[in-house]
Amino acid sequence: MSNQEYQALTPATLPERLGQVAAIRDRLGAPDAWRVREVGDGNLNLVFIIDGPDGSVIVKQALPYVRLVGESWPLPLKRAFFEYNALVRQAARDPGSVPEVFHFDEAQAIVAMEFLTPHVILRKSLMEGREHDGLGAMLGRFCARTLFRGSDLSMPTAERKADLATFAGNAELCDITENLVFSDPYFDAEMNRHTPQLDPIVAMLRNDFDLKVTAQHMKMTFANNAETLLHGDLHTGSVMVEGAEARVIDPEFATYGPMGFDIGMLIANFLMAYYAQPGHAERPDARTGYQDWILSVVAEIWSNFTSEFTHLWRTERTGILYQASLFEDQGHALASEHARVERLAAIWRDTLGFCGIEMHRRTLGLAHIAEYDEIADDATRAACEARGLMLGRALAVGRAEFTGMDAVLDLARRINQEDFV
Ligand code: SR1
Ligand code: MG
Repeated sequence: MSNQEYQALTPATLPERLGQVAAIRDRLGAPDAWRVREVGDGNLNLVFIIDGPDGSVIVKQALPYVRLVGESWPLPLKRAFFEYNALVRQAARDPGSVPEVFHFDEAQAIVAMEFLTPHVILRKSLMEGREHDGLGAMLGRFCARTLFRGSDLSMPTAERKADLATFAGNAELCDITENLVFSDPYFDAEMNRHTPQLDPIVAMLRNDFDLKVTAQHMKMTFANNAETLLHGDLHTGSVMVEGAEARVIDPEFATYGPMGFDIGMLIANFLMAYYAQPGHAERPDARTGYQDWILSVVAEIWSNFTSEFTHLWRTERTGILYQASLFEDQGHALASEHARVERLAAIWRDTLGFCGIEMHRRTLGLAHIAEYDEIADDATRAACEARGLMLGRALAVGRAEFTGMDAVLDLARRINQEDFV
């Protein structure tokens, strides 16, 4: 199959095209008994569930264009290569955190992997008001392990530099992030959309010089600070959950970038889910307890990120940065701790900057979030979105002023009590 020219799969052609791939067939049983459904509802790809007599498998295939927009926006198939390679690295750096990959076909842009069932996309679960024990801890550790172990704090530097060169090829997906996240929300870009009641706030944000400059500072950090291998699109639609089990999926935007990008994007999506709750509440105030839980997850993500990062700093600092030979081996462990605290402070500032910008682009740009979009009433949706926009502005522009997560969550709660539209 890999020697054939690329062809998009369909439920009808899939058994014939993948039926002879041992890694898939062995898990499913005879192809003539496979039942295939296309279930992709993301922005970019085809996703199939294959149910066979012996089990189920997910098959993801890149399309040569952006699914959300259509063939007018071509997008290279090589993103499947980056997704596959990121999954392999994440599995090694944080075992059990991502689905197991069974088969990769570069020419057909196919990744076949473990079907997680009865898991659902976290975003859906957050709209339904479900709590998941240990979620913040898992996600905070995932960030610490993948970001630390993919950096020059840990990796042999020649290996990291070669990997950096490999992932530099994911330029088209970086280009999507660079434009859709950091630039388009701040002017009247063609593909933007927003809830009409937000017009006055949108005008205010687009005329806010501090915010525009901040967005470009964050874009520069994203584009130029190749600190580690990022997931690159770590939002609540890239996490699957079932009870206390969580897995991270979809790293096709993987690239080398600043640690705060993944953490900031992740936290932003929880904060928007927090503001969206009144739009999904069964009755007024029915979701206030749930909103508290969402904020507790945000706190856990950051606290578990810092504690795991600290653990790795003390036990796995094997790269070229802050070498033990310069610090601990000289009796200067205290200086190493000082350096660690300064590094975490820099990651914290980046995290808040990226968090604020992500909150803007999911409300003003092309790619929105279901938590907001599925609020049918325009006025309710606008009220929820406006709070997110205001918090986003405060976090991004004021990123150097926040002393810790308590201050961020206090502000989130205060803004939740206000009306901006
Ligand atoms: C055109 S792609 C739009 C968005 O979908 C992906 O999930 C990324 O977040 C991207 O920015
Ligand atoms: Mg995705």
